[in-house]
Amino acid sequence: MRLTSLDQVPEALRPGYDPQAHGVGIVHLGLGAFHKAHQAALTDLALAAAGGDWRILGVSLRSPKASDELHPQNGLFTLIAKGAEGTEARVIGAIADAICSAGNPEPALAAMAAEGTKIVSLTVTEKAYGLDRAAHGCDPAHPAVAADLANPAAPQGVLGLLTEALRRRRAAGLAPFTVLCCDNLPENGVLLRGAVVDFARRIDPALSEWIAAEVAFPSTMVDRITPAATPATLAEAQALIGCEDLAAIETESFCQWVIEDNFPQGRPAWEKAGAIFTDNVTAFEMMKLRMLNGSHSMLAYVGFHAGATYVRDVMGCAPLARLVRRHLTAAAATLPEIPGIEPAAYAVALARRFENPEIAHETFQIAMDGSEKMPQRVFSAVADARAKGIDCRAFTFATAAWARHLSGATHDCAAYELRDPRAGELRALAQGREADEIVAALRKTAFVPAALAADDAYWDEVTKLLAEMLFEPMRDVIAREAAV
Ligand code: CS2
Repeated sequence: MRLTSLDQVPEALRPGYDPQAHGVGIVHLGLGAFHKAHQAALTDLALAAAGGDWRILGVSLRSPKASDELHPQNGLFTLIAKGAEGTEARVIGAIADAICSAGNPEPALAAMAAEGTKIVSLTVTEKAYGLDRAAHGCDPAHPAVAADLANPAAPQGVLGLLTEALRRRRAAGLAPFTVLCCDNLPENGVLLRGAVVDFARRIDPALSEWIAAEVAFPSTMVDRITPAATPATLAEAQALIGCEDLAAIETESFCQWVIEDNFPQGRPAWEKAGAIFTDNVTAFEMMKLRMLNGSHSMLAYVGFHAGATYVRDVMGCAPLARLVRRHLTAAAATLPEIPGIEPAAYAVALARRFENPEIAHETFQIAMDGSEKMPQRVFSAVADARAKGIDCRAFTFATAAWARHLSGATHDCAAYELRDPRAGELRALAQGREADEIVAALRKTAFVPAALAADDAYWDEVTKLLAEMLFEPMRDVIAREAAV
C-alpha cells in the first residue's frame, strides 16, 4: 500500500501538528530532494512550533517526476537523516501538494498570484535562472529567458514565471510575494532581484519599477548535503513507516539556514526550527561557497578521475583527504573575519560531514555544471588570496582538475558524459587539446573574471598541473601533490 495519509504512519513519525489545519502560504519552484530535506523540513518544524498558514505548494519546472511522486501521496514523504548520532526519520507534512509547470504554467501562475501566497521560494540550480552575473541582470541569450521574453504571458523559465505572477498581483491590487532564492549563489537575493528587474524592464518598464520598489528578495545561505534518493532509500522508508513511499529521501543530520530577515508579508517561524536570521548573510554565504562547495567541486573532479564514486570514498583515500583539508584551509584564509564564526572549526566539521559513511553522495553528481559553480566557489577566492598574499596552489589544483574533466580524456577512466549547460562550448575548447591550448581558451571565457584571466602566474601553474593530469593517472598526481 502506498503512503497517502498520516493514519498509515506510526505515531512517533508523524508531524507535530495537523497538516490539514494549515493553508498554503508558500509556492516553491524546483521541487528536488534538496528542497524536501531543507526548506520543507524546517517549515514542518516551524509549523509544529508556531503554526500559521505556511504550507507549501511544490512546483517542478521541467520533469514531472517529483510531482508524480508527491501528488498521489498528498505531499507526504519520509525524511531520513543520518549522522554520527544515528538515524532519525519522520514524515513531513509541510508540502500541501505538488504540480509540474512544464507545458502548462497556468496552475503555478495562479498559485503564485493567489492572495494567500506570501513567499515564492526557489531551488532551481544555478543554471536555471539565466543570470548575467557581471551586469546584475538577466541573460537574454539563455534559452528560457529568450523564450519568455518572446512570450511573457506563458512563461517556462524562472524569471518569466516570477515576473508574470508579480504582474498579475499588481493588476489585481495585491501586495507582492517575497522572493526567497535558496540556490548556492553569492548574494543570491541581490542577483535574482537584478535579473527579475531587468527581465521585467524588457517587457514592461512600469512593472519593473514596481518590482524594484515593492518586492523583497532576502538573501540566504542554505546547507544540507542531500544525495539523490536510491532504491535503498525507498526500501528503508518502507521498513520505517510500514507502507510504500516513492517520494522518500535521505540526507545528513546537519542542517543550516541563514536568512536575511526581510519578509514584508510575514514568514514561518523558521527560527524555531533552527534557522539563523542575520543582516550579514553574505559572509556566511561566502564561507559556505568557498569552503564547502569549493572543496566539493575540487574533490568531485579529482575524486571522480581517481575512481572515487562517493565523497566518503574520497575521504577514505588518505592523500586525497589531505588535499581536501588543504583546500579547506586555503579557502578559509581568504575569508573576511566573521564575528562568532570560526572557519578552522568549520573546516574540521566539514571534513567530518564529508566522511559520513551513511551518505552516498556521488562525485559525478557534484561534478555537474562546473561553468556555473567554479566562479563563486573557486575563482572568487583567488582574488582575495592574491590580495592577502596567500598561496594559491589549492585553487590552481582545483582549476586544473576541472579542466581535466572538461578534456574528456580517458587514459585513467572510462568514457563519461560532460554534464554542463555549456557542454558544447567547453568540449570544443578542451577535447583532444594540449594543456596550454585548453588553458589559453579557458582564460578567454566569461566564467573567468578579468583580473584572474590576466594572472599569468596562476595559469602557468594550472597548465603544468593539467599537463600531468592529461597523461598520468589521477591517483599518481594526487600522491605527488599530497606529498608536497
Ligand atoms: C554540492 C552541493 O552538488 C554540489 O555542487 O556542492 O549540492 C552541496 O552538497 C550543498 O550545497 C550542501 O549544502
